Amino acid sequence: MCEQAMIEPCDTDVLIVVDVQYDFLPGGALAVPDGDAVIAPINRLARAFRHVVLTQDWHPEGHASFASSHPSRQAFETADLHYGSQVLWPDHCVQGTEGAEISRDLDIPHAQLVIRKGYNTGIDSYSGFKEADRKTSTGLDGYLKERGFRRVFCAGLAMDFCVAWTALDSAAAGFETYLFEDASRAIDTNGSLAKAKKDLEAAGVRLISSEQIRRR
Ligand code: VGL
Ligand code: ZN
Repeated sequence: MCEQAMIEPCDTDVLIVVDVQYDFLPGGALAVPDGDAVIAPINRLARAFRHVVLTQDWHPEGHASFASSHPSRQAFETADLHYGSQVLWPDHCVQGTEGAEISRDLDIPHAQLVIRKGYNTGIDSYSGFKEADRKTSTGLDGYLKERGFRRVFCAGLAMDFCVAWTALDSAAAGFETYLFEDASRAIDTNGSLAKAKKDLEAAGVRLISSEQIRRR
């Protein structure tokens, strides 16, 4: 087998750690299968990156993405919201709750920004960049550009929703974008993982392994 090319993180690289929160971890309200497997590789990666940004799913009670807000619907079904089709989820990552906390097992004291998303009651936001209406910005694009970052590396939960959408928006914003597959885990509902991989490939996002990062 060929050895994969090694990547040496530099000062214009940023690692975005997506939604490693208790509700997405085992025992959480929207637990991602094997979700806690991302923590060790993310902690190793974070040591190699000078610049790290975290995202935090952060919904008000009664959020439009919650199945409980749509009396006739079940979780993992879809609903047509004003901006299009929305997958409905169990209540999760409610602002101020334990489930919304970022895992204390992440060892990234040097993380520079926590970007919260999904705080508008009527709009979901899988992406750390842009809400699901595809118009409302979180401000992350401007932040990263103002700081001069050129390459964005993504990892976390869930690979087929928030990690993929963050990586897709990163590529659309002009960043050279990478996704650590071994440091991400998927929900995989109704073919979502296969679709995410197809979209990522089409957008030129590079799927890589955390083993390709040179340790500092
Ligand atoms: C996520 C579903 C709903 C995620 C967030 O972090 O991937 N998925 N909210
Ligand atoms: Zn959410």
